[in-house]
Amino acid sequence: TEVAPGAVLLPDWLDEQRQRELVAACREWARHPAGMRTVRTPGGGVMSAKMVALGWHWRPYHFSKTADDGSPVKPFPPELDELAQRAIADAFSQENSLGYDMALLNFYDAKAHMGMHQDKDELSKAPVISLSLGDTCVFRFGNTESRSRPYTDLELHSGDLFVFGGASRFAFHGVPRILPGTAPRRLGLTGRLNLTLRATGMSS
Ligand code: MD5
Ligand code: FE
Repeated sequence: TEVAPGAVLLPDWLDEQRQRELVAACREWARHPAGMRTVRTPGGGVMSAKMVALGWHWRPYHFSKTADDGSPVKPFPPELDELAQRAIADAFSQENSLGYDMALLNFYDAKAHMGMHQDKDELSKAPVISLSLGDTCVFRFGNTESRSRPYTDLELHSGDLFVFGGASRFAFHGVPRILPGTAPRRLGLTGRLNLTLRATGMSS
């Protein structure tokens, strides 16, 4: 389903088995060193969603190869590039030549949210690939001009794929709330994980 130009939502893209495998992998990626962390924003605030980066360590306005605890960032798993290429092929029915080299994994507990923002830290305009696991969230998909209306609220469920390319790559977006207890029971996950795959456009 094309939600807006370049924004394609493919519900239930990951079957239950693939969701379970991805959750298990996320648990490994979240382990310290270079694991899940609390992110401080440039304004001095603290984000309620916890994050871990693979391939490149993300901070607002900055990518590096060293995590906050001083240890090297975990490598970007090559199979996530394959996953990204499949996602783009399924969403846009066309191939993509660019390699993906960075993943950002966000964890939301029942009370976490993410304010409206644009993703502008990557140098490349390649689509951002978003995979949702666990609890359903309300996702707010906005416009490219400002963080206010018009925007569309939609639910993202465990297993859903959302690809943001073209005119939607730089739209404002956020996660106003999590719907607690909505994760598939057999996933064994409390809260929501979102895995985004990105092409930084930086040479590693
Ligand atoms: C999430 N994460 O559900 C979202 C999924 C983030 C973030 O927003 O920055 O970690 S990514 C949604 C996204 C990415 C790029 C562009 C657009 C949406 N968009 O134009 O709407 O945790
Ligand atoms: Fe974002």
